[in-house]
This record gives sequence, structure tokens and C-alpha cells, in this order.
Amino acid sequence: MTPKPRRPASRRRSPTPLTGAQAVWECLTREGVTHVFGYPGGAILPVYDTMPAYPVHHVLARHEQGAVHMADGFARAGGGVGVALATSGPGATNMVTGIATAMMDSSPLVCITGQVSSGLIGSDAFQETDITGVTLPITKHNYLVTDAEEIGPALREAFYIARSGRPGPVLVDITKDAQQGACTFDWDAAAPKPPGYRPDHRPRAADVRHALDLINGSARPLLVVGHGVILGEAEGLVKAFAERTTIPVAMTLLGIGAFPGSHPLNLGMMGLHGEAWVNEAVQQADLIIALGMRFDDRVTGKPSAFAPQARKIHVEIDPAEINKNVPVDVGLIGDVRGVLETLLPDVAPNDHSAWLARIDDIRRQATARGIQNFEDDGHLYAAHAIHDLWRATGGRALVVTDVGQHQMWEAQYYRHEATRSLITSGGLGPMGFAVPAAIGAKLARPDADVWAVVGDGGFQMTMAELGTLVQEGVKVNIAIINNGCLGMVRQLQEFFYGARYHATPLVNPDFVTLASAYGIRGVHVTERSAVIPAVEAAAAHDGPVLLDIRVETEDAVYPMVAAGAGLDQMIRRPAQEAIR
Ligand SMILES: Cc1cc2nc3c(=O)[nH]c(=O)nc-3n(C[C@H](O)[C@H](O)[C@H](O)COP(=O)(O)OP(=O)(O)OC[C@H]3O[C@@H](n4cnc5c(N)ncnc54)[C@H](O)[C@@H]3O)c2cc1C
Ligand SMILES: Cc1ncc(C[n+]2csc(CCOP(=O)(O)OP(=O)(O)O)c2C)c(N)n1
Ligand SMILES: [Mg+2]
Repeated sequence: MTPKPRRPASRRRSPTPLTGAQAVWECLTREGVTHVFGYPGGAILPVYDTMPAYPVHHVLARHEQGAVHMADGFARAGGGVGVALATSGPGATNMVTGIATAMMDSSPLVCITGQVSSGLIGSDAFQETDITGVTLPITKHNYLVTDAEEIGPALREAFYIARSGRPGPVLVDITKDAQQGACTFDWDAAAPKPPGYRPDHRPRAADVRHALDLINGSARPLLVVGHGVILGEAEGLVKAFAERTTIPVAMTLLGIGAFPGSHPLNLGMMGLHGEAWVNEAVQQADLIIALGMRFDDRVTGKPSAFAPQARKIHVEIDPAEINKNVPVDVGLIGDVRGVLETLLPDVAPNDHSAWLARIDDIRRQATARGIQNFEDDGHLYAAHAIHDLWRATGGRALVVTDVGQHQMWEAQYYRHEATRSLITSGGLGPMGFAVPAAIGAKLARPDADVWAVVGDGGFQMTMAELGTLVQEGVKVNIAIINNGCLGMVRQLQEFFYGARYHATPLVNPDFVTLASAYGIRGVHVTERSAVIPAVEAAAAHDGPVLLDIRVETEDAVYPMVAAGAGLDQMIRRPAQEAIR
């Protein structure tokens, strides 16, 4: 890819007379924005028209959902705020899935939409949609701006709200006349001061003492590491805490990467598709120390049956999360980094060897049932393909997954060593996330070896973004885990609907031919022995490569806990003899 030449940053002094559209770019550049993901239309054209004067690279998506997922992938990979831009009406409504995705996973975004001119609001004008009304429940905050003078303050506040406290998406809807109007842009005067918003919390001293007593007195403690550890950049402190106390670590899906996969204290992912030994450790623990995770129902199973023997400490920045899903003994409200810094000097290096040995024992028994240890029967299973992707990339790739069975197998069979090396949609789980989010991730981290791991169903939801991939010249490799069906839903049909597979088989196009229409190299992979060479060849190729990996349809993600069941009611993979 030839990088777009950068223009020098604006050197204007404040206050400066500008149009509202120029004020948008002035704000973005001063916020340090380098990339904006968007799609133009009439109501946002004044903003597009002034864009070339500013040193921001615009990525033209093929659909506004894709633009928002790109901004989200950019934010999750790089740690900044992602920015997406769209026109009014259909442009804005197409953003909704992407915004809801970011909201559920606390991803910091600023989405800017054009709106019809203020005099037309409420008249059902052409492409008028009340997007602040539509997105009220799926944004951390939103604004309707009808005056050019308000653009600066609204955007500065939007960035502040998006990135502070519990991060999240903020939408700023700007009328066309506000974009065209004149304003006096004063950066300093626009400093954010949202009334009633207090993102900084510190835990109470009594709660800290209580937590320390529980930690230092427990025999079977477990750290549960969530996405908040990554958002709060507390990975190093978590490692120091775990090593000092020799407490084993379980991760939520979104916590994967926050603790090194190969660390001896790492257990892996917990939850409805968590590894058996992790869930058993949860159920047998006498203390759960939950760090930046929100006890999602996919993590706890039936809440009343969750970790029944354990006292619980919850370190969480959002007070609304304490006692929301699972009652806890101590809530430490604050940034996980600050809380760990407070706790660390006073935690005792206790001996937990008996507890660790017990977990190891459960792990050994469970591993014997792992599909990786089954003899090769000539079939290619998705778990094999993902395990080989891990081997061939040395565990160092930045993997962006879609939603479904392949997502769970990736979490189980790709061992992530580094933080922000797995990007996946956990809370909303929209199919179609992976390819656009991977494009955003690659633009945020150009040196990363980025792989989109995506189902054959989900790929077809946003495959138009192959056009963006080519236009941007980014090297993102794509592994389609092609099982010929909507696998995760088929699995539910297999277990709970009498194997009546209605509406889950897929008739797919030839993805390799499709890739070639975009000028992308495509390769069919049909045998287990072909996975590693195909991944290595993709890495060596100067451009994106799409692997169409044809895997068995007949397979399920194990272990599996049925919705509403406790974590101790895991359905386990049958032994190989039982499958034959
Ligand atoms: C098909 C499918 C299957 C799934 N199965 C599983 C499964 O088996 N196991 C599993 O774990 N998940 C699973 N998930 C994902 C699950 O739905 C949730 O998205 C996930 O568990 C949430 O993880 P989290 O709580 O760590 O992250 P988030 O939902 O992002 O929550 C992060 C929490 O950290 C807090 N926080 C943010 N910043 C800070 C900070 N600086 N300091 C302190 N706190 C902070 C936030 O307020 C929030 O409460 C599945 C998803 C799908 C789509
Ligand atoms: C937009 C959207 N629609 C429907 C679903 C429900 N759903 C969850 S997983 C899944 C099947 C995914 O199939 P595929 O992409 O082929 O992945 P696989 O499970 O086969 O690995 C469906 C339909 C969803 N998560 N997102
Ligand atoms: Mg599929």
C-alpha cells in the first residue's frame, strides 16, 4: 500500500473564524485523529467538501455498518478513539449495528452524522431520521447540533465521554446548516465540562481492607480477567499480582490477551464455551477476584449456581455493574489499574500449590478428550484449522473473529500471548464484524500480522468490504471457516430442536472466485496437512489472501453449557470411539 501523503497539521490559533464543517476537522485533528471511516451523502457533504485541507485519512467503506466496525477495530487494536462518518437517514441507520456493538463491548467511538437542515427537522424531510432518538439506548451519550458554534464544544465533549471512565460510543448529529454556518472556533473555550458526569471513582478504604483480608486468607482463589483490564491498560499489573500471589487466571472472551496465553498461571477462557477445567476451577474456588468484567450471562451461566463456594470481589469502573448480575462481597469501584496499584503492596505471596495441582489434574483429564488429541481420521475439523493457524503464525497474529462456532474455536485453540491480539464482538455478536474490524485493526497497527477468522455465513454479511480492503491496499488475510452452514445455530438445533436443520444450510458462492473478482488471491484448503503451508504462503504473499477452508459440517463446540444451566452442567465432547 502506498501511504497517503500527510499534510502538515493546521497551525491556526484559537479563536479562529471557520465554517461548522471546518470546525469538525479542526476538532478531529486536534484530538489526534488520523483515520476516519465513512460514507458520504448530501447531508454530510459540507464536511466532506472541507476534508482535503486536513491531515486525516478517510477510508471509504462499502456500507456504513462496515465503517463503524472499522472504527471499532481501529480503536480496539490501537487503544484510541475510532471515528466514523455518515450521512443522514439511511447512512445513519446503517450505523446502528456497529454502534450497538461498540456499546455492548465498551469500545470508544465518535460517530458523526449529517442531519437535514434545522428548519426542516420534524417535517419528514428527505432522508430525515431522528438518529439521536434511535441511538439513545445504544450510545453512551449523543448530541443533536443545530448551530455551528456548538460543533466544537459538542465534539470535544464527545471525545472526552467516549474515552473516559467506562468507554463507549458517542454520536454527534450535525445539521447541514450548522455545517455550512460560520463560527468562531475556540479550542480552549470548548474544553469539556459535561454536567453531572463523574468518570473518576476510587474504592473506599474499608472496602480495600476487606478485599485484602479475603485475598490473603483464601485457599482456592481465582482471578477472572476481563476486557476492562485491556481498556484500562492494566495487563502488567495483573501479571505482577498473579505472580506475587500465585493465583491462577481465568479470562472472559474479551479478556483474552490481557494475560499471556502460555503463562503457567493462565487457565484459559471460562463460560458457556469455556474450557472444562476453567469452569471447574470457578465452581470450586473459594474466592473470585473479578477484574474489569461484567458477569455476562455467557460467563456465569445460571447466576445463582455461579461459583457457589466463592466469596467475590468485583473491581469495576462502572458502579452500575456492581451487584447487577452476581451479588458480590466487596465492590471496588474504580479504574482497575489504580485499584491494583493500591492492593499490590499488601497482598501476601501465599502458597497455592495444592489448589494449582488440583486444577492441573482436572486439566489433564479434560485434555485427553480434546479434539487435537484424537487420531487423524482424514477429516478437517475447524478446531484443527484454527490450531494450525496458531502454529503457523507462532501465536503472534492479531486475529479478528466473526461470530459463531469458529469464534469459540478460535478462543479455545488460538493461544494469544499479547494484549489486543484478539478482537471479537462479545456482547452484541453481530455476524459481519470480522472483515471490516480487521481492516480497521490493520490501519491502527500496520506492523501486525492481521487475520480475519470468519464463518461462511458472517463473511457474506459484509463481504462487500473486500472492495475497501483493495482500495486501501491493506494486507489483511482472511480465513473463512467454511462449514457450509450457520454452524452455531445449527448446533442449537442439533442439541435442543431435534436436529431439525431449518434455515441453517448455506449454498455458498466459490469464495476463491469471488476473491479473484477483487484481485485478491484465494486458495481452497481441504486437507489438514494443507493448512500450515497455506497460512505460510499467505504470510509471504505481498497482498491480502483469502483462504477458503472447507471444514466438516458435523461438529459442535464443546464444552457447552445450555442457556439457563449452571457452569457445572457442561456438555462435554464425546470420546472419539463414541463418534465412530
Ligand atoms: C457466540 C458467543 C459465545 C460466547 N461465549 C462466551 C463464553 O463462553 N465465555 C465468555 O467469557 N464470553 C463469551 N461470550 C462473550 C460474552 O457475551 C461477553 O461479551 C463477554 O463475556 C464480556 O466480557 P467482559 O465482561 O470481560 O467485557 P465487557 O463486556 O467489555 O465488560 C468490561 C467491563 O469492564 C469494565 N471496565 C472498563 N474499563 C475499566 C477499567 N479501566 N477499570 C475497571 N473496569 C473497567 C466495564 O465497565 C465493564 O463492566 C460469547 C459471545 C458470543 C457472541
Ligand atoms: C447479524 C446476525 N444475525 C444473526 C445472528 C445469529 N447467529 C449467531 S451465530 C450464527 C451462525 C454463524 O454462521 P457462520 O458465520 O457460518 O459461522 P459458524 O457458526 O458456522 O462458524 C447466527 C445466524 C447473529 N449473531 N448476527
Ligand atoms: Mg458456517
